[in-house]
Amino acid sequence: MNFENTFSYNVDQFTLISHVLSLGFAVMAAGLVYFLVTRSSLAPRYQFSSVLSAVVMVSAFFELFLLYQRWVGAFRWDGTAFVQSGTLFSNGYRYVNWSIDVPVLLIQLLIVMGVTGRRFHQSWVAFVVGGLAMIYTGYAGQFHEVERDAPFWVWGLVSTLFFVLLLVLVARIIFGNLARLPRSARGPARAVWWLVLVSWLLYPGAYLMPALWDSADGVVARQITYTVADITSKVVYGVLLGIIARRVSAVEGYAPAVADEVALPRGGI
Ligand code: RET
Repeated sequence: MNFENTFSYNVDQFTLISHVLSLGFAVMAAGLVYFLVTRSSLAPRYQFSSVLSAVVMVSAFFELFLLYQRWVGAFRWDGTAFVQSGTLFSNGYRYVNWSIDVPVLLIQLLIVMGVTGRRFHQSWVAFVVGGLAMIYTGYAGQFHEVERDAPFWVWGLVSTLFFVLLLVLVARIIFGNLARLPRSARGPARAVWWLVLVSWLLYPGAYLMPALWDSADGVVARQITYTVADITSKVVYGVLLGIIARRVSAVEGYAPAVADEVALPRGGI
């Protein structure tokens, strides 16, 4: 069970969480339109990265929409506070969503950084296996977040080992291929590294929230943390990869068709 189900909430706390969750799925819907519309401004070999961003947007939209509905259904107003209604709220939906999004986000990085052939295949396997291992061990641990007995810490630690492994791989992909990118794309590529580092660290922060701040305000902080992490690690990340791909496309001499020139201002977005 999640610690969200162990508290009652005042109007402000309950409403803030409802709003933050709705911001999450609204941003995913907006991102979906953005990635589909800007897809054709990229050279064909990078367009698949925009399609993958769109896949992430659709899966995150449904997950966050579901989570919002679980939240408003899990509590009822009793005249003084929002108390449990009998259905449980569960962050477990987030973890199963990551099973789709984490591998897809990392494969996008391989495409945009121009990794091909055997290296692509090896990194792809490492990302999928390492990503799923990180997520499912964390998933096992979060069932223990209220008691915070040994499995909460042990699974959390095992998950962290896979997390560190993934970060090392991401750093190698980015910094190992930096010199091959045109100069104009190197800044955004470095920014991707910092974005991944900071935004991904928010997820273990949210995992630890019951231990750090065991109160209704801690629940508010956790849902805000998750939403900031989701918007940055999925949407801002996708936009940044798009900028890199667009700059590489321009250097490779790719010019979008006339119709796209009308849809997109000169110089791209
Ligand atoms: C868990 C369990 C506790 C330890 C660690 C974790 C890491 C989670 C991460 C999730 C990233 C999710 C992303 C989703 C995007 O759609 C599983 C919370 C280290 C890094 C990027």
